[in-house]
Amino acid sequence: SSDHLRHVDSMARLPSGAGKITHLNAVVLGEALASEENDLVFPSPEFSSQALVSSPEQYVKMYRKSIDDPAGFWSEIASQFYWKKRWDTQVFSENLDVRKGNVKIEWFKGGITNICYNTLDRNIQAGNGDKVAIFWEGNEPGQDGKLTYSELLAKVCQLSNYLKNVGVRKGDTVVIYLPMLMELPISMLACARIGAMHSVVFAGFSSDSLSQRIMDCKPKVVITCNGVRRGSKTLALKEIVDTALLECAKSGFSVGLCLTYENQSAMSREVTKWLDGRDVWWQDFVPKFSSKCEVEWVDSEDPLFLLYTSGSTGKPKGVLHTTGGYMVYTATTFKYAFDYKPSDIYWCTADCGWITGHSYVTYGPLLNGATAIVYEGAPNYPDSGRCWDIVDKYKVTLFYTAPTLVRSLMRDGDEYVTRYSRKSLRVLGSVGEPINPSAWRWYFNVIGDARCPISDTWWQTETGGFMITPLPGAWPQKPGSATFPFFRLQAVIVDEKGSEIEGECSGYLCIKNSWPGAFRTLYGDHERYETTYFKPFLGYYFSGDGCSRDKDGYYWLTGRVDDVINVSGHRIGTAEVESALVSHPQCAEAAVVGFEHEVKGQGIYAFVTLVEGAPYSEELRKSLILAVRNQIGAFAAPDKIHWAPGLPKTRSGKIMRRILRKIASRQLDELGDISTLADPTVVEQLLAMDF
Ligand code: 6R9
Repeated sequence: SSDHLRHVDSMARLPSGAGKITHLNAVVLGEALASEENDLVFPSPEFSSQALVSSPEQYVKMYRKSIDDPAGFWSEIASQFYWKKRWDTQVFSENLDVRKGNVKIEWFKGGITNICYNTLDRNIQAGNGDKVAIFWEGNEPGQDGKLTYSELLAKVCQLSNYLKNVGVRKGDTVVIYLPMLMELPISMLACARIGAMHSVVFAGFSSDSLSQRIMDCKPKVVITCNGVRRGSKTLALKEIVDTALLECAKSGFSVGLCLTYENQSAMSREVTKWLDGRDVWWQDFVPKFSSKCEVEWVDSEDPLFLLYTSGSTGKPKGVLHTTGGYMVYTATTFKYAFDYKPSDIYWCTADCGWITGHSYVTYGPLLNGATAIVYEGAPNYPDSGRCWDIVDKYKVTLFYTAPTLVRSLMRDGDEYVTRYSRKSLRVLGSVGEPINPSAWRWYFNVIGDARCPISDTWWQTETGGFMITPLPGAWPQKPGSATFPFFRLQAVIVDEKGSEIEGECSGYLCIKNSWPGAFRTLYGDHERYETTYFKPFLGYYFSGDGCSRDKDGYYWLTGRVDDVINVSGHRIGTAEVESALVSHPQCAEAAVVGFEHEVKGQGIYAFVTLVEGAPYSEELRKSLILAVRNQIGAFAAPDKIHWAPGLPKTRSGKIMRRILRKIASRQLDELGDISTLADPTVVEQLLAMDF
């Protein structure tokens, strides 16, 4: 299978092994270097020598084994977990080729296990009962808490018992709409313990988005809290849930129980709106239940959770992950990409409402018995130094965040960083979007004092865990490249026709085989699963991302190639924003594209045509933006509204987004051929508008 090992061969051409690696200092890393591609940043010999994978050669050996004998490679790793019953003889089975029948992926099928048991009970039995599992840091400095593994288990069990008591059974769904309180991971783990499927909805989503998700997955219970403080604002979270539940009831689906945590530091119960019979205070009932709860043993392929993500149509996709493979994959990727040591203190700034918070706040770290930080607040509150204040307070060694935060802190100036020590930091991580080389360098030089390797992890809600990622001690990094594929993955680049391209090239990023953490379906819509991911390039999983590979075999992700925009690391479908805009009574038509944004990576640029006679006014602009905030959430609010008397369309009526993208990015002399437009004067009219 020599083609599988193509990129491994290029590893052999890397300049040196760990033993010989020299550490380039910050001066060498300056902007002066002409080509990003040739700009290698080496891990220090001290770092490499203690790393789990300490040289390209060691990676190549492990990678080779994972390709030649994937079943052996992964079953050896999976054996370190607790299985009530081991999986059937076949470690995995897969069909990624729609021409051969339905797409199907199974790992460790027949194995009986429980991910909550492996996260908590197993680590406690291994002697980690008194180790801190979660440090919680509140929005206000000085407000904090912590739970050891034993304490966390007790809390999880009480909630599991409560949920069982109110009738939640294996296979039922629970929707969780909570901010970053410890109760969020507790709720996820409690569901997992009793075999219920959790569906966490990011607490920044609006009531419309929440009700849409509730209608799709029909939960028995919704878990929320009354209010939350974020920065200097207080949000009445439960009122959003109330509106959503009312909306659902109108459409014929009633949720019988809304378990509400009283978040006293934000809001008291006296001022919380309440519906007797449906609403229950967490604190009044959950603590009364036993802190011991038998595990519900499940099959490796039983569902663990649903997480909705944006696609290129208006309807969000319910990405479904199952138990065994996800467990093994998140734990293993966490361990290697962060070079995890039991003494590490780990902080991932992501919210559990996104996949990063599922795999790398909750499951990955806790499966490894790690100590993780859960931070409630905003990263720049009360000022831009808060992250480093937290890093020093807890002696954080592994810090994982998104490029958008790096860029915004970079803009605020180095003083906020250098006033803190940060000397505990060992590895930095990046996720959510490509990290531009200048942000990479600032992260490396200023935050990490040119000492900490950066793990730029490329992956997706669908992939469950890291796919292309540095192993920080193993090989030199290139600022802006996610480097090489993780074990077992055959990451290939294909052309328009779906043929694999070799060597130095660019094209569409696909994966050739299944991996344990892969999603198994889109909830209730296997056909859409196949159409979106497996039909564009037959025989492959299509990521939706563009990618190039350089002469040394390094992978460079170049962003989405579909109608999805990546705003501050959040995936937003252009169709979702368009549908929110056209729901406004005075909007006739809307077309949304992304444009380069200094801090957010991409911003949202909306071209809007109004109904006949409506005034193009500032007031209307505001109310259009409000429509999007209300229907999706504040994070999806358009940055720009460009009034469009008409939209550029082909004769068959298709909007030519290519032209709109050029206008949005002010590349006005690159509009290209507009003669195929049904009405070429539309472009002139657009440019004549005040924008
Ligand atoms: C984990 C997560 C997935 C999309 C993905 C890609 C972009 C994520 C990246 C990255 C370049 C990285 N993306 N990490 N692009 N380098 N390190 O973000 O999941 O919300 O599903 O988004 O994000 O475009 O396709 P998700």
